[in-house]
Amino acid sequence: MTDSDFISGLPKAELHLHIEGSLEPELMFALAERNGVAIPFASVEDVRAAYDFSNLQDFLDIYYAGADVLRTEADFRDLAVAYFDRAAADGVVHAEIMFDPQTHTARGIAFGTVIEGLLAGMAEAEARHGMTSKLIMSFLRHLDEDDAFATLEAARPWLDRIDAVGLDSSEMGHPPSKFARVFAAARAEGLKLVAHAGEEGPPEYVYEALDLLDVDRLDHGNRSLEDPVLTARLARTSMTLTVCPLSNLKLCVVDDMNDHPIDRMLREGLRATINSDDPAYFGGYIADNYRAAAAGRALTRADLALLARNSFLGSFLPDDTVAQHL
Ligand code: ES4
Ligand code: ZN
Repeated sequence: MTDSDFISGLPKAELHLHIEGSLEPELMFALAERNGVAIPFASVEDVRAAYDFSNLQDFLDIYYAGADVLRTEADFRDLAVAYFDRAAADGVVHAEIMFDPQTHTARGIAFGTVIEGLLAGMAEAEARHGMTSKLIMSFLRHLDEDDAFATLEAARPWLDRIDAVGLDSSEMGHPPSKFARVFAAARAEGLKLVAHAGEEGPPEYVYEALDLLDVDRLDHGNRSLEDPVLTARLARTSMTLTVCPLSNLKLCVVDDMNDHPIDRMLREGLRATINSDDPAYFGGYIADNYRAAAAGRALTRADLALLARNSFLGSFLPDDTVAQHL
């Protein structure tokens, strides 16, 4: 068996995926046409050529612009179904997907339109592939905490279908501390908590995510490695890190895949996982991320199996279900 087939065949969970970041240029054009929305690109090739980023903000500007074609419940369903079909082909058996409601409600799209479409896509994934999934509602950290509170309120009728809240968008200048109250309110509703931290931001932001937000999982977390005390704490507490190698390369978090810290994370005893983040923008889905990391850092099949095992251990599935996947 080739390494590539081994990777695709490895049952795995995806824990860090922005559903808006799975919008492929082909679907972007199809939805633009269906909804009569103008987009500033002449062709699919034109769109792909624009995906040349030097930092997180470069990417976010294009990512929010692309999301403008998403208007109806059917659009969100089609987006989710396309992602789940692609993920199933990569051996994903469980996916915990993030969505950014504020990107849509700010454009006048109702919260219910977004979530009902995504929930329909999740039901379809279960029917087609037997794939289970959970929803993570992510707050945009460049907006203020009141906006996040309003989003939590808008979500109230659907809180039993949302597993966790998250924190994404521009990290620098928007530390986790800005969202301590709304995360506490989400916790009081029984939601799990995740946050992007240490992608571009310093180790101090990771400490804040742990100490002020009390997160159950860290998205990225790369820069934690700059602080040995923090690294030891993450290892000791079995904190899951949802690492995204191709994202790190495209957003210049690492200069080269040969420099990616994924193997160092494993060596330090961290519960690291591999995920695709925004696959339509970063050049690959989850198996491509495993392959790129494996090639860049000479990962063994035992390393790859450990990464997949970590993805179930770090999921929000109940313990008995996790055990069935190990
Ligand atoms: C994101 Cl890679 C990344 N970082 C922060 N926020 C995001 N939203 C979508 N992708
Ligand atoms: Zn992300």
